[in-house]
Amino acid sequence: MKRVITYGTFDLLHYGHINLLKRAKALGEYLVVVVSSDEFNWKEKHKKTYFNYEQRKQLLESIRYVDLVIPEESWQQKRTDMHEYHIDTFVMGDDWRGKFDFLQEEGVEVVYLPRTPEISSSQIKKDLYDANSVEGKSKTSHEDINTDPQSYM
Ligand code: C2G
Repeated sequence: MKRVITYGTFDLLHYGHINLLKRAKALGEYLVVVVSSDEFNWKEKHKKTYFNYEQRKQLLESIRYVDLVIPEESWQQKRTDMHEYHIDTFVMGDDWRGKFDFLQEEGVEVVYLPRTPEISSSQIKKDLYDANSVEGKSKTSHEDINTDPQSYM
């Protein structure tokens, strides 16, 4: 059974992440997703996530392509992860191209897949901020919505 691994923050899970996970899983039969802990995100990537680690883990575990979710707590853990989880293929989006080629020394195939254009967690945050700064409120209650089909006959 071919075992694949990938790493990431996966905040505000979106179709770019799903495209990556789907293609990563297609490279084998078992996919391990290593999700950045809240501490690692802040300390090493200066990212403050909207969803915390447990929430991001729960979302990823619900995806059909994902078989196991574990925490990413350091840059150093990749080498040992390859052996601990008997990995055949390491996959990342091509925004990381070249950054993890050293894992070939651990006998692992390193694959960089094209990122899905236009979408990112930071773009989502920006768009939502801009949208909220526009006049008008979105519907928050269903009180004033008429759902009786008879009334539309
Ligand atoms: N990704 C993608 N297309 C997008 C956005 C993200 O293919 N539109 C991919 C990224 O290339 C990465 C994965 O989805 O392979 C997760 O992306 P992030 O959550 O942004 O993770 P990142 O901050 O890149 O952290 O040790 C590696 C790091 O933890 C990776």
